[in-house]
Amino acid sequence: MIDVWTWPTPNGHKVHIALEELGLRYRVIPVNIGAGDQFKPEFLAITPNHRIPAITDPDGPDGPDGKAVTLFESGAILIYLAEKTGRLMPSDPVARFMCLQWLMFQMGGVGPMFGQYNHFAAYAPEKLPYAIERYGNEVRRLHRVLDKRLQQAEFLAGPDYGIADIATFPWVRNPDRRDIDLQEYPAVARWHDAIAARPAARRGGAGGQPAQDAHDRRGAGGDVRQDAIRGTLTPVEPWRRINVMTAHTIREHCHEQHHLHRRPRRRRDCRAVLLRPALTPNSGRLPFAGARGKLAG
Ligand SMILES: N[C@@H](CCC(=O)N[C@@H](CS)C(=O)NCC(=O)O)C(=O)O
Repeated sequence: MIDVWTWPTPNGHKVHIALEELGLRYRVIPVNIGAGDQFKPEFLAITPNHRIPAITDPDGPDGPDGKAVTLFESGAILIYLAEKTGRLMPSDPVARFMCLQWLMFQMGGVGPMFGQYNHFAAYAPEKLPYAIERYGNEVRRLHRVLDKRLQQAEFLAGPDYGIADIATFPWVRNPDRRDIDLQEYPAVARWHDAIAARPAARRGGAGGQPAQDAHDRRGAGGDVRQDAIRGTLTPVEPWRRINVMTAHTIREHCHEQHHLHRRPRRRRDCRAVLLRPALTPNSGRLPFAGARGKLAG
């Protein structure tokens, strides 16, 4: 089973969507980047870059009992998952490089430029017209490039949907956040709608909202929608609820267990709580209503 160190952001969603498309077993280890979890030693042991997403695959690329792999950088993770499964990336050499080309275009262009626009237009305490205009121009230029490409081909790499599309989609959706009207880019709009309609993209991206998914079974689907700004967790698909909790909540829980049941605080307990599904019938509403009996037993 693949461990995914992640948080509901576009770069995190790329990996969630790919895993859902591929039907791979995975489980989420939430790294609350708003609370500074990305600087914690346990995460820095996975990546020196203190950025989500990262994965650890105990089986490695060759399947069960292979050599374990730990990876950061969403583009590298997508290539890894595609090569591990032989899906979502063409095998023909030329088509494969087309796919890698558009993946790199996302990694080096769309992601960083859209990210800078978001920062200066939405989050910077001081609104700097120069920066907003510079990155706004870049956002529009990149949409024009995508539109031109998608007038020529169904998907970015060619006729087939793949990791280049998965990398780009989470950055293109919610266009109003970048003051973009997708109708001005009709080929991008057509492509966007086709991907948004895919069940795996909906599960991995939780229907267009910032999302955090916890999975301990194949194709489990997004179960919790997080409003990252308000920091609240609300269940969106009750029939798919699984435990999702922040590292902070886990710490609180272990602390509580210690006091309630005079149990020693063991790291293993905390991990088990994080990774095992359905310990609480009310997961998504934290902390832990209904979970105590089972955990104490
Ligand atoms: N190039 C990296 C970028 C990763 C990245 O910037 N992740 C952001 C969330 S989308 C992050 O972890 N930010 C934490 C921080 O800024 O401290 C990738 O694609 O994986």
